Amino acid sequence: MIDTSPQGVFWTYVERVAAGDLDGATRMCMDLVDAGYPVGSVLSEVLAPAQAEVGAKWERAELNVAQEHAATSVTDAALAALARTLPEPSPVSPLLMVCGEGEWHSLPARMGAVLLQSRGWPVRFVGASPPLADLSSDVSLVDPLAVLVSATMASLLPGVARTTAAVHGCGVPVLAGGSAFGSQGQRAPATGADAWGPDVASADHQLETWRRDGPPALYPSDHTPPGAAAYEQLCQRHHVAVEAALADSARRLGEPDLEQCSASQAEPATYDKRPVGHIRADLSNILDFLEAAVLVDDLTVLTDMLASLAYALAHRGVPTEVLSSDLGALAAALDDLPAARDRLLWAAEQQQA
Ligand code: B12
Repeated sequence: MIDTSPQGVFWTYVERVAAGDLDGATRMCMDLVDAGYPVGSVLSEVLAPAQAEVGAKWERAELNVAQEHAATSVTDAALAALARTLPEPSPVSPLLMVCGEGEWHSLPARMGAVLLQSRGWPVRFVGASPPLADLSSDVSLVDPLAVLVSATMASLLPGVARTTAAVHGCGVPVLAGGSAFGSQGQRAPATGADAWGPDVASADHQLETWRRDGPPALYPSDHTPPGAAAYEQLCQRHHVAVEAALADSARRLGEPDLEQCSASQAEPATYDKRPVGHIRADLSNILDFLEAAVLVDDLTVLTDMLASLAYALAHRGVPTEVLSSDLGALAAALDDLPAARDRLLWAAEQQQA
């Protein structure tokens, strides 16, 4: 017998997506709508938290990447089925929903778009990271009331800043949303976004204000965030710093010959039971987050990431000293950029505390 309590419905849905059961999961959503649940509630109370649970299961190594991809595809399909039940939106200036440059988490953006549609807004969904020149053509063609820019990963906030500048170049305001901006939206102003919405209800309110009172005065399209110069310096060092840290980290952990390992990400050689390609990816990822933290001047961008990386590594049997060693090696590779190095060391201390 199916448990029909809200908790029961949620966990049954999670079971179905985790098993890749597209028909079962979609049917369940449609049954809820037929039973009178609004599309917005099914999305916010079942689909969105289920995706977070899928992510948590991956972090705990209970689902592998292939299973996570399959689960996400199931929810994408269920979301499309739900969206088809919505009435035609009223004819007001349309909105464009797009992910920031570099951002491939299109499902959160799509959820946000469907939630706004369920509130009567016509939303054209662009999706993941389009080339900015193409986005600009689209914005000029559609001339929307606003462009909604979604970002999930804080490391991609520099991409949001570039996306915002492109949209501003068309004279259109940007409303930012998604988990990358911090729980209070404290990282949004540095990206040049004109407003930030913690959720779709407040985005709805902001858009209504713009529709009624006219758009806000935009940041100029050449607006530069306060940390822009330090960010550029760090980006220029990215590749060299990662390779130097990889070699240093290997020496510290006793790997004799890194040369041949670094030739390919698929190389089986390891120095701490992680393939070298994974270590390189982790180092590069840490640096991406440090760069974003410098650009928006908010070190929680990096400390949040390190906490989640440490948790995921621990569930894969990688000892904590390995991450500390990687961070030490990266810091040493940034010796000639002392401000950035000290920020990294501070974040590393928070991680170990
Ligand atoms: C599915 C998934 C993917 C899929 C995305 C597929 C797709 N089509 O979206 C794929 C496989 C592509 C992917 C890739 C990666 N991912 Co991923 N992914 C996830 C996962 C499991 C779920 C994301 C999701 O759907 N969330 C659910 C929705 C509901 O999230 P939400 O933010 O709450 O969205 C709501 C609001 O924010 C709002 N909203 C969203 N946008 C907007 C915009 C506006 C304007 C408004 C108003 C509202 C709004 O509406 C939504 C509905 O309420 C998360 C785990 C998690 N906990 O989120 C990891 C996660 C986000 N990924 C992560 C990582 C590390 C990656 C990769 C780097 C992995 C890799 N090594 O390649 C890449 C990066 C790719 C890139 N450059 O973008 C990390 C990020 C860690 C961090 N510190 O930031 C996470 C948290 C997993 C983890 N625990 O480590 N991923």
